[in-house]
Amino acid sequence: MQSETNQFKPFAESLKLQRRAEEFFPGGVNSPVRGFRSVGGHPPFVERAEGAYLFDVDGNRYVDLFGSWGPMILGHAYAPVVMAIRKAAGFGTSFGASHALEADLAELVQRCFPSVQRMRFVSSGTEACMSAIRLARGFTGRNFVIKFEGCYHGHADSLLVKAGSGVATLGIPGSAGVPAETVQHTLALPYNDLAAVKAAFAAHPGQIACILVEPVVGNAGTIPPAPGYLAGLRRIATEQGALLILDEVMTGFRVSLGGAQQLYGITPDLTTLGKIIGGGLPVGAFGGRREVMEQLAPLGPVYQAGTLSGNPLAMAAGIATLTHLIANESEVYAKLEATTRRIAEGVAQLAREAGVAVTANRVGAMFTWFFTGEPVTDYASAARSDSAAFARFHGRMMQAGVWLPPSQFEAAFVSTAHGEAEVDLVLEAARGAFAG
Ligand code: HOZ
Repeated sequence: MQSETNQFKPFAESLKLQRRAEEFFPGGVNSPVRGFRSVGGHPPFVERAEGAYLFDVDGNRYVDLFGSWGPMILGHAYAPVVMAIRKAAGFGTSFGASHALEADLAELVQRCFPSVQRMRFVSSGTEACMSAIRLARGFTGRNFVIKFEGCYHGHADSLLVKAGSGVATLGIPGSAGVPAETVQHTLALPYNDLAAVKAAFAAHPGQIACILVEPVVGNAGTIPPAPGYLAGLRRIATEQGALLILDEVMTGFRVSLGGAQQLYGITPDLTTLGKIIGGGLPVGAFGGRREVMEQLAPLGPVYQAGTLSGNPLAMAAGIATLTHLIANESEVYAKLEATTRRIAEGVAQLAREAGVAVTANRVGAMFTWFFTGEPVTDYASAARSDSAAFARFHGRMMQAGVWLPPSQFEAAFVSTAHGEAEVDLVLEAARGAFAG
């Protein structure tokens, strides 16, 4: 543990706070994956976060390798972001009305994502994906949606089919409370399998509105697209008159400034974004081709709305974040690439030396150590990982001061605040974890 004394301090305050939280929240949490159920042990309660580190209420310090699930690409409490939020708050925290910062952020998003000709801000990735498929259905007049096993697009009813993230972590196929009728038009196919997509279109001719995909899967752990896979999806969607929606909530501004669509050279019809564009505040967005987006109310018949959409604090934090990424693009992404490679490959090498089967999947600054000796190319192969071995590793890393996402089926993230010192801490922790 990287506390001041380098000694792990047992959870006393965290446990007290957990018990108190359980008096108010189911499982003591406001989002299931925070409960550490699949890795065992208790979640530390965070006191503060700074740069590459999280500090818990018991006096422990952790190298943060989940970055609030992605948005903290510049590290925690990054001064320009904090200052922008403070300044914006002085002018009011919510208007429920239009203001100039919305277009300022939109301009930055569009500069990096030219396929996003028109966009709408929302408050979460869930809202972005839910709204994007409604729009795709409204635009095409079709009902079916193709998604992929292990991909997670938020917790909207129709998308909770064979989903990743917490759904995969808890080992459930979907969610109770979702009527069968609600998911009857959701087709969940294996990722990286173009033949399955072609077969789905053949089985439902003229009925599929869209293909919705995480271009690099993050929510089953990190799974890169096979060469030609995304181009194949693009081609099939165009041939079939369906829309291609890239869910870049995780990959946007992370795997490159222009996300996976820039990295792999794919132009989607619609894109969903989140996390990073709010600099850690609650923001999502969906956007794309102008004629599709103009089907949205008030111009068109597809309804979508939100009081907090375009919230001024969130816009300000997003502007500060994207401004930094754009101004320092080559330096930022070179550093993220180098740091993440050293961490991901360094730990995989230590695993090999210790005789532990680990497959490291990485794209830019997102990665996963799957506890399997096999390649991981889809949800089925991810699910063959030894989750118990991952859980043991997770617990040992936590005790050694490295906070990994608490699930085999989540991506880890690195920020620009991570440097040589943090790489060394992670490698040292992993060496100990594999030896234990
Ligand atoms: N959607 C996040 C990434 N899989 C997980 C965060 C959460 O569910 O709380």
